[in-house]
Amino acid sequence: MSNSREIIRSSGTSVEEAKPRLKKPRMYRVLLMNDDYTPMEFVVTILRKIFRLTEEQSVQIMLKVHTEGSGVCGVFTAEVAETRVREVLALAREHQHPLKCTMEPE
Ligand code: TYC
Repeated sequence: MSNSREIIRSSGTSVEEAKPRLKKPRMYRVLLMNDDYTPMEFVVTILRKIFRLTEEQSVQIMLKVHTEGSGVCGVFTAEVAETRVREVLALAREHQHPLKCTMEPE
């Protein structure tokens, strides 16, 4: 798909406008991992507070991780994904839960 634009002048001649040189940033999935100890309610709170998801979305993702082993919390640019992962790990450590969170390229 081309993102250049054809400009038609009043004289009838046309020129191609330079392509906007904005590259799409690489995107990263942030994943939560299941474990046997982290309370379900804590995982739901993480999803609501850190990923700004609704209660419903948070419960759905938590249950997916619980039953399937892992699940995606969201897709972000590298900086945002790294920050989210760090926030999850910091909060989990603070509450002494073994919750694991990682990121992977889309
Ligand atoms: N398996 C945990 C329990 O039964 C709940 C849990 C869900 C833990 C998701 C981690 O990422 C996780 N309490």
